[in-house]
Amino acid sequence: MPRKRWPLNTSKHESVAVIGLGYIGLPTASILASRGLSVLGVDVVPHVVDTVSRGDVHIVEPELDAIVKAAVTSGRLKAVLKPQPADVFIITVPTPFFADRSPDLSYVEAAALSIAPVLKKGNLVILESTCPVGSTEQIAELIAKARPDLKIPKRAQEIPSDIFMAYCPERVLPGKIIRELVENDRVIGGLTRACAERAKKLYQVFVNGECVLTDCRTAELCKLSENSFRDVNIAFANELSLICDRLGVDAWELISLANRHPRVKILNPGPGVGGHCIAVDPWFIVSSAPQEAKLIRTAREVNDYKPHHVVGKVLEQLNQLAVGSKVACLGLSFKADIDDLRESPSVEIVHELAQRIEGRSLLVVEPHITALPPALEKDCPNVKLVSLEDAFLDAELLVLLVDHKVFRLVSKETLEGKRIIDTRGIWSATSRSKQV
Ligand code: SAJ
Repeated sequence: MPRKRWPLNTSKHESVAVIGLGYIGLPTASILASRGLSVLGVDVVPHVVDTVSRGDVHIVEPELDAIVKAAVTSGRLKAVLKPQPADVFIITVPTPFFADRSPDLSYVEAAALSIAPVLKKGNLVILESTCPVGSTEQIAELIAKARPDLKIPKRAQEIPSDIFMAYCPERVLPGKIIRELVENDRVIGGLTRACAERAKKLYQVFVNGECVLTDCRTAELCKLSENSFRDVNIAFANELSLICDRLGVDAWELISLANRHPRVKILNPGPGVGGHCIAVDPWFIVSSAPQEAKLIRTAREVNDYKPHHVVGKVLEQLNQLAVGSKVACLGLSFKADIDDLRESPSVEIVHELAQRIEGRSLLVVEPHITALPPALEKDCPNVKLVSLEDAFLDAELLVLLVDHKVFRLVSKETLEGKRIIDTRGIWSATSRSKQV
């Protein structure tokens, strides 16, 4: 039975402005609205604001459409282009990195500056975007400069301030966002203890997990450490798969055997690591502590190398096939059963492969999209988005890049006679024995 805690001193009538209606902001805004709060969803992209205003969603995430529809219909969620006064502001905008892999905080800074004019005494400002250590303090300084009339809190200085500020990283898994938003524990790092306690009251409105308080620097590094931990562990699996290719061993059989040891739990190798989180966040640690973060950097490099290794395997196979024979890549998203192509190793593989197959056409199957992403559309005229059926009809070589459910359901008979490069190890052992 999930615990339900309505905190005594957080009013259900409090108003919240969520800045950035993406994969985290929109679910957070609609869940807050579903708990009775009055929520303003703010986004600079007119298409996003129009879509949400109609009660629709612009991203694919299980259960999200129903929650957004209900929130908008009830009148508790409104989408707008610019912030308006509210009691609480939650910043959920992206933090990409520059070409040198140092973090780009420009969206977070722009969000902070956009709320500064409407801030008033007693407001709570929460930063949820993944950020390098020290960002919450930097954002507080930025707001302090924009609003010299307000007393902004300073880290670890427990003196009264006019607003409260905290860092509370999102840690939900794409594909399970709605469930994890409610069930996961939250780490809440205040600029001061009073800030953390104020933020906790807000999260307790919808979080059934525990809300654990700390300071903002620890919370910032905690988020980066979680994703780096996963990246390092996936890199171990990916490195093993490279070693297996070199030594002629089936990586998935090896891993399933090793995992029978009670203290071994090796993750799954794949075509590389994608998404806007695990493929990005470890670099924020590397850029803050380059001398110390050796393992974290190496893991990133191992995972970033994997797509090129896959391309090499495909080219090797293609060289053995008759001229004119076709190859189909199955899956473009960064992981199974979602439409998110951000930092996707599959897109990188298709892009590189298309450039290197000289005049041959490359078939791509991605059931979650209706058009190729701009990078492929622009640079790769030989790439064609086709149905799974057409790919099976036309291609001699199948390159399985994403373990979508629809690909898992493919029968052994359908695979008969095809050459297969299965980067996810999802097809049966019998098919795998034919794998190259
Ligand atoms: N992957 C593998 N092998 C595995 C597991 C994953 O190759 O065994 C690949 C996936 O195919 C994908 C990438 O890693 O390309 C990342 O996928 P993921 O499912 O591990 O994680 P994300 O990026 O969808 O979400 C992560 C989560 N972080 C952790 O599990 C520590 C999530 O909880 C975070 O909230 C999210 O990053 C985020 O927003 O930071």
